[in-house]
Amino acid sequence: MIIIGEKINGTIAKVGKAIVEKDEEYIRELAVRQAKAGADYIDVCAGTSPEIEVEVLKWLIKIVQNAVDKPLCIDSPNPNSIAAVIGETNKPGILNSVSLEGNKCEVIYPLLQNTKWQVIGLTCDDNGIPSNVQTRIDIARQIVEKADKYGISPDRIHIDPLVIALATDNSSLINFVNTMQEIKKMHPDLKVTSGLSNISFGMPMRRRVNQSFLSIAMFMGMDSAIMDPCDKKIMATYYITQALLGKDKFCRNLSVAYRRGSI
Ligand code: THG
Repeated sequence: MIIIGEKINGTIAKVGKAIVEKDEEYIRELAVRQAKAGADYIDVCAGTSPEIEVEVLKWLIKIVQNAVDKPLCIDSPNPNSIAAVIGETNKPGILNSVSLEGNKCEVIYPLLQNTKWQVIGLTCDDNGIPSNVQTRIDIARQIVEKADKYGISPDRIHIDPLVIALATDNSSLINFVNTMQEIKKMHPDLKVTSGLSNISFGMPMRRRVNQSFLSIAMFMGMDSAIMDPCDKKIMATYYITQALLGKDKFCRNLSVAYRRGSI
């Protein structure tokens, strides 16, 4: 499973402060720590006001690329910001994200043409996040159909079914699992991704809830997750689940991670 490290995000109070104070060392360390902990991609999200977002993203991208070799996951609600910074990168990564909102696909998809960039597609549209499985699947299908017009194949698309809090919708996990299975029926090469923390909003023992969610989601075929690779407990869940699923020969990765003290 692909791990997208989520820690360089200006909506996190300390990161927001580092951005304001232009604290390069703090950002660099977050990049290095996540790469060492096993992140395959480093998410960069400015989380600032729109006027300075492009400038902040460029600053973050430069620091991360100087610190680690990992590809980036460029995270912005504004497709024009993503378009404005993609040229700053030194290798293809993931664009986070498109959806059927506004002109997102029309701005982002041309950037992927004739490249190895991948994209996350959120299952929402101008009506917001659908509450039922069928609308999510319909949106995913349209995201994939639009991509095809630009020559972007399903194996480059991670669908994020936008898990909602279990505390507000008792069927949230079940809906996620059903959506994931329908998406894979639609096209076996499509990837399914998710953040881990949305499921547990408003619940006690949030971290433990996130761990159980990860385990079940991996069992049901989730391909990538936006998560904190520096959280030893969530990483222990990740390694243990990979081993339980027969994806870690002789439990070697689990043993190495344990001996290194990274779980
Ligand atoms: N899907 C996609 N992209 C995403 C998300 C998603 N990008 C943003 C987000 N969700 C994933 N990134 C984070 C980054 C940090 C935290 C959670 C998700 C985090 N939050 C602390 C918490 O919830 O307790 C608060 C930190 C603070 O404010 O100090 O650490 O779902 N495609």
